[in-house]
Amino acid sequence: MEALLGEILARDAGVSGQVPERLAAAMRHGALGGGKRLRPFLVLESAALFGPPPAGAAEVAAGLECVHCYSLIHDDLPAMDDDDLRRGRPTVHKAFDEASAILAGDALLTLAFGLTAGATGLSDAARLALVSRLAQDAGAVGMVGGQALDLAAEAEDSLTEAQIARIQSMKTGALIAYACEAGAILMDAPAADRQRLRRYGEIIGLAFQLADDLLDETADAATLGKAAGKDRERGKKTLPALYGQDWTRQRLAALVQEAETVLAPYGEAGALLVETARYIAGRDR
Ligand code: GRG
Repeated sequence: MEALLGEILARDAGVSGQVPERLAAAMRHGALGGGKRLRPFLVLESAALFGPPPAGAAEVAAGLECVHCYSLIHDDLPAMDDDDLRRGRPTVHKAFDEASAILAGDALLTLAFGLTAGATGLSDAARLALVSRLAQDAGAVGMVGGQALDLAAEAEDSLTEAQIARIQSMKTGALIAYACEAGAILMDAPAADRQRLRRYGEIIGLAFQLADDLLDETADAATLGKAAGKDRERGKKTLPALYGQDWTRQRLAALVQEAETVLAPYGEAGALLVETARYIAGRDR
């Protein structure tokens, strides 16, 4: 994925000579050099449940990673989370400047839709469904809406579990659910498989966020490659803050079980995705 993203950015944000050099460099800084690449992995592994994925599956996966990278660049800005460190390196607005960071994020988001719409070897129906699904999951009813709710919640004294769950399912969960559903969509899998993969994505999205919140409390900045302990410092409402670390670990174990049940119809073919749920729930960075 790293190599493909590098090629795409060289092609679409560099060697063509049409992209302003500073913008191209800011895009590369935000998209390359680190990251677990979890979302593209989920796209490709979900697709592989239904047979060998076409070449364009990697472009769909790279498009999703561009959306994710844009969201991190914008989230790190002073107007949002105001972070200096991301993936162990200065954030884009620190390495460049705020305007460059905003524009690099905008350009990566736009590039994502171009990559998805132009993915080779997919049916027209699949490309259309992917673009439409991505627009929902990345937009105001998905990730951007979740970020807006999260920012608004900073002014609240307390939130209920349902309110926290809603914010997280939109802000973090929607893109992870898209990753898994996209695998089924690009393979033209039946609607029942699309729904099953989406459900799996929702479960691991929840686990991902819980693990992230737990890590914020338990890990250090050197391990995370970003600041730690920020949630508690800012009085951020998370489920580990509400219910404690033991409850969170039990909930994570239950979510892994649930993921296993949802994937049971795929038998051995689903083993790697079950393993991924376990990794997400137990991750240490
Ligand atoms: C600015 C529109 C907009 C949205 C921002 C994704 C997001 C919404 C904010 C990131 C804040 C955050 C720390 C959320 C917790 C979960 C999360 C998305 C962590 C980062 O994802 P990883 O761990 O990152 O997959 P890497 O670096 O591995 O790609």
